[in-house]
Order: sequence, then structure tokens, then C-alpha cells
Amino acid sequence: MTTVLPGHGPEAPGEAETEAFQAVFDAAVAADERIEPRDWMPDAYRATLVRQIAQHAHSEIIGMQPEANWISRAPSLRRKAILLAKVQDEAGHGLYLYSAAETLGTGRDELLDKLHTGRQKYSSIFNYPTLTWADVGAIGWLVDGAAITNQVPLCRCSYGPYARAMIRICKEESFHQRQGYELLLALSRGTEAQKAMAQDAVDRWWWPSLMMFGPPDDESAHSAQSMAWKIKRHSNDELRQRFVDICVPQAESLGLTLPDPELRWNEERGHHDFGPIDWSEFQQVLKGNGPCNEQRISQRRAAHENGAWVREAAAVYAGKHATEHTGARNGEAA
Ligand code: FAQ
Repeated sequence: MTTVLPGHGPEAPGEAETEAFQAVFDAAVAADERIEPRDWMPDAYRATLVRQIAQHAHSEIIGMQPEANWISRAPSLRRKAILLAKVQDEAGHGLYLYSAAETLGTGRDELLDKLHTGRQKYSSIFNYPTLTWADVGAIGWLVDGAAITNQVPLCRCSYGPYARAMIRICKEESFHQRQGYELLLALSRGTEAQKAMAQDAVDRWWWPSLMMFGPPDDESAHSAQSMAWKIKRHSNDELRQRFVDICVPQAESLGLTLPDPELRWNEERGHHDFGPIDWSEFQQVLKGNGPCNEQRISQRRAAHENGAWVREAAAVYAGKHATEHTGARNGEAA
């Protein structure tokens, strides 16, 4: 957005001023301009962005756990190197996203505290276990595939820092999706036992991947407002349908079956019809009753506590470095 709006001065804006700011904000959104951190924005817009970006960041960070479970057991050095790099990428995504949330005035410590105390969510998908090596392929193909379908439109989100973070994230997620596809293809073309392992993983990850897109549109609390603000560009059901349509031909090329007897092309709609999603399972996972909710959050808390000394050391080092620089500028010996 080109107009830098007031509202950062010592005095809170009056009613007439707020109306004027709101009009400029609305015009910027209507014109598809970006809202930037120093621009005035409605409190509810800011709160919605913090909620979504925080949930997204937490998903990337918690999402490292299911795949990290297989790093030490990857079947070859090549597979281990690829998986290590992928899990590191997810950490990087979490950090860009916490930084995007910081531009809205919400610190990382506060967000992590909310994650650790269950006051903020992360994606339901990461509460399922990775039982076999094929699950690493299924996560790459389906979970990263669903993430890309959801996140490519977020590159056009009205809030600048979030939109820009998504560009790099989507490039990396596309690479992740391809590595998952390639892993499953290798298994599918392998022995009977390997193919069965790949099929079993797809059977377990398919429905939870469809749930990643969120509740159906008529039960989605935030979609309408988020779409009006151009934070979200498509509804949950639109993106879920897009994902199903993308996956069907890919499953055929993989030689694997999607576990839905009702899945078929609907000529009239120009889309695939698919069977009903078990939303009671989704609600249970959101309430903390999924297969791995407790494990994920307790591992995250432990990692945070075990990393306390690193944060302390980094803060002391940064403080020392800053003093040395100030000293050097003042002509003192470092
Ligand atoms: N899980 O009104 P809506 C990844 C909540 S990153 C948990 O429709 P909204 C990378 C929702 O928060 C995956 N909670 O909400 C990777 C709300 O509750 P609240 C994460 C969910 O925000 C790959 C309530 O239900 N991606 O995979 C879920 O308009 C591999 C009502 O829902 C993002 O976060 C769910 N699935 O739409 C990493 C993308 N769905 O907040 C490692 C950005 C809904 O009022 C390995 N986020 N809820 O308490 C979004 O696009 C949106 O936030 C949606 C939900 C689409 C997720």
C-alpha cells in the first residue's frame, strides 16, 4: 500500500479519524494493494492475521516431529540427507512466519507460550503417527501437496509480510511434494511388500489430509470475513476440491488407490465427487484427543526447555557484540 496512514502518534485517533483510516484501508484492500506493518488496520484484521499466521507457524514447527521420527532410520544416505534438509526447511518456514507475526506487534515468546499452553492451535494433520517409512512419502505427497494448494493463494494475501513469506515457503513446499511423490513411486514400483506399505500409508493419510483445509464452508467461522479482507482468496471447500482433483491423476500414475469408494469424475460439475469426511474425527483431534496430540506438545515443550541455555547464550553473545561495536565506534579498543 502506498499511503502511509497515521495512527502511530501518541494520541489515539478520534472517531472521525478512525472512519477516514478505515476508508483508506478498505480502498487499499479493494484495489488489491498490500497492507504493510506501519499502515493503520482494523484491530480485528490484525487479530485474525496473528491467529492464522501463529497457527501456521506452529504447524511448521510441530510438523517437524512426525518426519523427524524417521531420520535415523532412513533406508539410505541419500534418503537421510533429503529428509534432514526437508525437516530443516520446515523449521525455516516456522521462523519466517513468527517474524511475519512479529511485524503485527506479537512477539515469538508470546506465541510459543500460547502454543505450549494449548491456547493456540496447530494443524490437525500433525497429530497422526508415522508408522512406516512410506509415511514420509505420503506426508510429502499429500500433506505438502495440501499445504501448497492452500498456500499458493496466500502469496496474494492482502498483508505484505505474510504474502512475501509465502512465496519462498511455497517454492520449498513444491520441492517437498515432489520428493514425497518420488519416494512413493519408488516403493510402488518395488517389491509387493513395499507397494503394500505405500498403499497402507496413503490409506491412513488421505482423509486427514482432506481435513487440513478446515471445516466445511457452512461451518467455517472465519472464512467469509477473511475472504472479504483478502487474507484468504478461496474457501475451505473450494481448495479441498482443487486438491482432490489434483490428486486423482497423480494416484493413478503412482499405481496407488485413494481409499474412497465414492470418488468419481462428475462430468456436469467438472470435478471429482468424493465421499463424506468424518468431521467428528476432526473435532476430536482439535479437542486434543488425536492419536499423538499429547506426545507432540510434550516433545515441543521439552525441546523449548532444553534449548533455554542456547537462547541465554545467544542473548549474552549479542549483548557483548553490541557493546564491542559501540566501544569501537567510540574509539575504544575492543
Ligand atoms: N487444524 O473458520 P475456519 C504444513 C480451526 S502447514 C487445526 O475455517 P480459518 C507444512 C481454525 O483455526 C499446515 N485447526 O478457520 C508442512 C478455527 O479455530 P480458531 C498449516 C483448524 O482460519 C508440511 C476453526 O477451526 N497450514 O502443512 C484446522 O479461516 C509437511 C474454524 O475454522 C496453515 O496454517 C486444521 N486443519 O481457516 C509442515 C495455512 N482447520 O482459530 C511439515 C494457513 C481449521 O477460531 C510437514 N491457514 N481449524 O480457534 C489457513 O489457511 C487457515 O487458517 C485454515 C483454516 C484453512 C487452516
